[in-house]
Amino acid sequence: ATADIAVTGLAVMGRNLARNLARHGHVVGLHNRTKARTDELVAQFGSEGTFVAADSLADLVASLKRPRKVIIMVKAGAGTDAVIDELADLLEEGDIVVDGGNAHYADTRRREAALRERGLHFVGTGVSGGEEGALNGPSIMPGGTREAYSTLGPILESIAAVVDGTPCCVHVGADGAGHFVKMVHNGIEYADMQLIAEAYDLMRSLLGRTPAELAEVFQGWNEGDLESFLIEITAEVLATPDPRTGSGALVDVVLDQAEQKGTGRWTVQIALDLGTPVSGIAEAVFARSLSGHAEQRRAAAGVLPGPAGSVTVGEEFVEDVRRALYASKVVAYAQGFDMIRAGAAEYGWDIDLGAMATIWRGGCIIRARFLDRIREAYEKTPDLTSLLVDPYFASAVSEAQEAWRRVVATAAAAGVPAPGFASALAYYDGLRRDRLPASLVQGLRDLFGAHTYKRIDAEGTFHVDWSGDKSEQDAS
Ligand code: NBP
Repeated sequence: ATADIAVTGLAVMGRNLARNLARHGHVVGLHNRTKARTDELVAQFGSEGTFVAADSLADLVASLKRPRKVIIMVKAGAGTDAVIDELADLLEEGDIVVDGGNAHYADTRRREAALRERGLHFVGTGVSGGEEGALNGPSIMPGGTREAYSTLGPILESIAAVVDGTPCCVHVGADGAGHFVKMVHNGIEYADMQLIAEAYDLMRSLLGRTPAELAEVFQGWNEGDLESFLIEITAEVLATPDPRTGSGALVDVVLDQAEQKGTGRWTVQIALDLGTPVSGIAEAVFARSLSGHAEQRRAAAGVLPGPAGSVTVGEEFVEDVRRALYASKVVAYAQGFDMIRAGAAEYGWDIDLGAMATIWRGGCIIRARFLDRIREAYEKTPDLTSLLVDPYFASAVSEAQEAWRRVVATAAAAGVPAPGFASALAYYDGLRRDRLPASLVQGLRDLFGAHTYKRIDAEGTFHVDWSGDKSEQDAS
């Protein structure tokens, strides 16, 4: 046995992870259901390091040093279960099975429990950064036991992205914690992209700028607080002409129906269960859904009136939009981090929120300068009640708020949909509000359903005799 670690599932992600491992001096066992992929990898990239190609999972297991470490990189779902079942029969106590696919964390919890029973470690691992990240350094979010991480961690850290000398890989927490955090990461990615799209739409609709001109605006923004991979590639996409004609803008010929693979939807579904308001992510998921309802949109377009050209804005609108984008983005991240804290409380994970910001600084799609600020905020105050109350972010958002309000008001007046900006602002105002109209909601619930209410000035639970003399009854 010579291999340090193995990868099974050699489509684009698995192949690139295997190459990344080999380039870092690890001897890598290779396996794929269809052998041709394995052969192709060895033929094309065999010179990048030492690979041990296997025809079967049994051969793969035989090629590995103990404790054996096998990374599964197959299509998430039934395929993953099939591979785990076959592997588990071949492995021995103490061996480590890693699932680097985009599994749902509930599946990861189930698989971890089943393999633990058999004396095996199962490490559900979030891997972000797409194929480019997998090859050159992804952000890696492993769950599972500390014991498994002590052997596996150094290998994963050696292939992760590195920022300021720190690898973008840390043990997130037990069982499904890694996949949970990866899911929220993807949810934040949805929110981030939606906000960027709204910023583009507002400037284009109200200032009449061309995509190429807006590419320059985003390029400029990428040199300030908003510096991030997503802003950088926004400039790139906007600057790109239609590849067929070499003229116009690519963004003008792409069908305006955003698709989704499901991690954003999972984030919102789980947030509903946890009772954590991730309104920014939810708006982003629903905005994609609305974009997909093409027929409904066509039918409405000819019927529903709205303001036409009634709002004019000046040059300063660009800076207003930049500030609104920054503030809304802080809200989306604050909500995402709240959700990770809620998940950790629900499942007993000991997740260091500052460390999550640290490992997202490089390799992943939401990598951004501003994550350094989030890391600092949680380092200073690990039990921060909301990112928004950290002094740095509180003051940054408060400086932005006038512009933010102007942008939301302008969007509403002009009839340009900006659900991400508007809901982020509503969340901000809801969070800082001394009293919310939830008191009226409670009154209504008590009237129609005798659901009772609590008082601000007395302990206990109460109910009004609505159909009788409207006296208050103690319902404790
Ligand atoms: P795919 O998600 O397209 O999966 C293709 C691989 O799964 C092939 O190796 C295929 O083998 C194998 N496979 C399937 Br399909 N069913 C199988 C089964 N029943 N038994 C064994 N192998 C099976 O590949 P990918 O895009 O490289 O993604 C791999 C994982 O990484 C996924 O979970 C994905 O969600 C996740 N991920 C992807 C990205 C990304 O940017 N693409 C980013 C982060 C995470 P075959 O060659 O024999 O058909």
